[in-house]
Amino acid sequence: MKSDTRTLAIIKPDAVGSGLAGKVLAVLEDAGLSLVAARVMTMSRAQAEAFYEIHSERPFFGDLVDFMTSGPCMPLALEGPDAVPLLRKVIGATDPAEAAPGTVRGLYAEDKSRNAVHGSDSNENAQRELAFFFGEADLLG
Ligand code: IDP
Ligand code: MG
Repeated sequence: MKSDTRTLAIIKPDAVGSGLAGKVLAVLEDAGLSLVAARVMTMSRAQAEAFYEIHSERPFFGDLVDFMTSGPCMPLALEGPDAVPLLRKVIGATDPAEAAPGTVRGLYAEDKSRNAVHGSDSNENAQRELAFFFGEADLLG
């Protein structure tokens, strides 16, 4: 039996700015992921640089930080059966041209950069990323 685990999603500034936050959340919930905690915030450059530190040598890093700090985003702590791979499946491929139909990115992403949503890619990163946005008291539920 699959056990409930937790992961971190971010509804990115393109989706929040286009009024699509509720629609993105509905796709995540319909896939079997439940809300544990949520925030609405605009990331500082220091926060975005730290969050995406793993990509700091990539050519798109500056554009990624510009984008992620361009407006409000919504970090979400989500829970469900095998939450990390489940979230990755429902958000779809990084490039919406390759994202499966019905995935968040297939439905709502503009391009490979402005792609509507983030999802942790391993249990280890999920723990790090949950702790990046939420304190222990937020995650008691
Ligand atoms: P992921 O979000 O599907 O895990 P990553 O390869 O980890 O994809 O990249 C992190 C984020 O960086 C992407 O979601 C996207 O916003 C941005 N990104 C990735 N590749 C490119 C690119 O080639 N050009 C511009 N932005 C990119
Ligand atoms: Mg990634």
